[in-house]
Amino acid sequence: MSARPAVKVTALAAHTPEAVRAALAARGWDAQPAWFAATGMQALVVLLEDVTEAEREGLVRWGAKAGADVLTGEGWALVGAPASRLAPLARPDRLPPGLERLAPDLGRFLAGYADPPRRWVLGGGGLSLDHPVLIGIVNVTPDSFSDGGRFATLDRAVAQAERLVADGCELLDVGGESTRPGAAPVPVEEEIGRVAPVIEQLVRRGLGPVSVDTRKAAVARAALAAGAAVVNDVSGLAFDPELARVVAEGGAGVIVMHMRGTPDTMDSLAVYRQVAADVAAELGAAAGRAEAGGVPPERIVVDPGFGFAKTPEQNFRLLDELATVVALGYPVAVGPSRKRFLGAATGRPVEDRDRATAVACALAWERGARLFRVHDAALAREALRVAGATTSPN
Ligand code: PMM
Repeated sequence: MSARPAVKVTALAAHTPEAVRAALAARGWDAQPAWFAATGMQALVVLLEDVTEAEREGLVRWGAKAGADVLTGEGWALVGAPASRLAPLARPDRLPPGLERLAPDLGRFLAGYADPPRRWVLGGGGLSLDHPVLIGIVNVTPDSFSDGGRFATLDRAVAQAERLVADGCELLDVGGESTRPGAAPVPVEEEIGRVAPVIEQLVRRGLGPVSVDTRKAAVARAALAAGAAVVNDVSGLAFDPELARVVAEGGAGVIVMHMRGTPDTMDSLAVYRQVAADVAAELGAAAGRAEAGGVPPERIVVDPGFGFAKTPEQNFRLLDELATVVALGYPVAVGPSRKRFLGAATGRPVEDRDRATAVACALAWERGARLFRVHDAALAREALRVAGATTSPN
């Protein structure tokens, strides 16, 4: 009797559901059930904090029965399991008794994971997120660290915007106040005087949609009146309590970015227990400020704020663990363009960081970011086309 040959074993790529979907499709499964099963099989790990002793015990018992890995310590639990096995923990009708407090947050995460936002609604339209969306930077600050104020006049700003659009940008971000440490504060009237005429010109020339990079409600109000469709706030709606309401009333989209303190104090505040988890929690609160001010969730984008209150090492951790920010359920924008942490890795000066920026954008796409704020769009677009081509539509 001849022995059968060994069973053939092939390790599938498990960083996305794609390989499982493809394996099922190749064996005759229809597209929809194949994708559904593949996402259900995807391994997830969630960190639960502020859990009670009884909840810890309940989780350990549930894990043993459900075949999930559970590691716990005082006040926390790490739970690792395929998405399909975690799902009952988010269903009030199927939850083991004593674990009811888990359901709302876990449910929100799993719903967002299974059905990520595909569109960002802005004033007067929207942007599809099924491909990388480039946001071109139009700085009208005389002291911006990266283009040295070269576009400080209207004509130059328009020329820069035209090039960014030709290179594939779908949104232009106009900023009139530098956020680098030590930059002189800009009075409201002066900031409006810088950004409003540029926004008006860009919109009139059909180069929009346009966003305004400001922390101030008065500037945002003037920018929206000039035709801006988005407010991009590096303070995550923490600087000016009026800003969320201005966004809501203007029917605009908003980017809430993570930072701590102000540009002058932020470097001393770069202390985190675990940077991605802490940034995600603080960004969740920032998005909550937007919603509390009346901004509908489909108009909100979150941004981890590379370079703001983060050391180079923390920026790289955050880039690697970006999925934690994506799990908040809002579309994610990133702005690594020409920043210091890229210089720390490459040794390149600020004017020679566009290749490093393009690589950072590609890595961020792979981890779930959908919008990319850049100075040079041509290189980033190429990198993102390659990265985008590895991601199958679902
Ligand atoms: N970075 C800067 C300014 N605004 N906005 C968002 N959403 N994300 C960023 O990372 C960000 C930002 C600072 O860079 P710059 O002075 O080159 O524009």
